[in-house]
Order: sequence, then structure tokens, then C-alpha cells
Amino acid sequence: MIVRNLSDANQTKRRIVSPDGNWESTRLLLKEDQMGFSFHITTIYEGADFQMHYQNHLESVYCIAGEGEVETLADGKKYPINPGTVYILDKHDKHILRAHKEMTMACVFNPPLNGKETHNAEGAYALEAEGIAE
Ligand code: 9YT
Repeated sequence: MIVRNLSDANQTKRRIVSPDGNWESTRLLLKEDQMGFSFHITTIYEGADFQMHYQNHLESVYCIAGEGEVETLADGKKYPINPGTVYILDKHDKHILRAHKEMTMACVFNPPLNGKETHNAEGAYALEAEGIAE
């Protein structure tokens, strides 16, 4: 069994701060754990408004706290996000995420992240990013 604690993980390389200033994420479970998915607790900072397109990954995002919206670019639909909302990018949907208030999200990625991923110009994560090992 694997047991980890968010406060402890925040003090390690599991915590990644996005260079674009929109979010930070602590990756509690990664590819090296060999579970077939990764699990992250992500903070989207208040006022963040940015586009993503996970061409290489499927992602589920559950809102624990905060308030915002997600917009799918293909059809222009906007969905409010509140605690209890989950959005599931089952079609590698290109989307915009907006945080009206700081949001705390639990995120699952398949395939799992390696650890150091941040978004490329298209808002995707590369499949072969660096891991967190020393
Ligand atoms: C909600 C979302 O997609 N945020 C991007 C960060 C991602 N969850 C990560 O890198 O951990």
C-alpha cells in the first residue's frame, strides 16, 4: 500500500508551480507508482483564465472548493464549477478554465503523469516528461 499526505507532499518536488501563474499542483500519485493513472490536488488561482488541450491524456477534474467555469471550445458551452462538480475530458476536449474564486481540484490523468509536466504551447502535457526522482 502507498500512503501519502498532502501537507508533506507540498514540501517536496511533487508540488509544481505553473510558470504561467495560473495554478499549482501537488502530484500525489505518479507513473512510477505503476497504478495506470496519476492523482493530483490542484489549486487554480483566483482570476485564472487559460486554455488547455490534453491531446495525450484523458483527465477527470473534481471541484473540492471554490467557484469557476469550464468552456468547451468545440461548441462554446460553458459549465459552472462549484464544490461537487466533476468534469471529465473524455474526448481530449479543448477547453478554457476560469476561476472566479480560487479553486481546489482533485485531478486524475490517464496515462499517468511522470511528475514535472507543465503545459506546452497547445496546453498539452508531453508523454515523456521528466519524473520527480533526484
Ligand atoms: C484542472 C487542471 O487541469 N489543471 C491543470 C493542472 C493539472 N491538474 C496538473 O498538472 O496537475
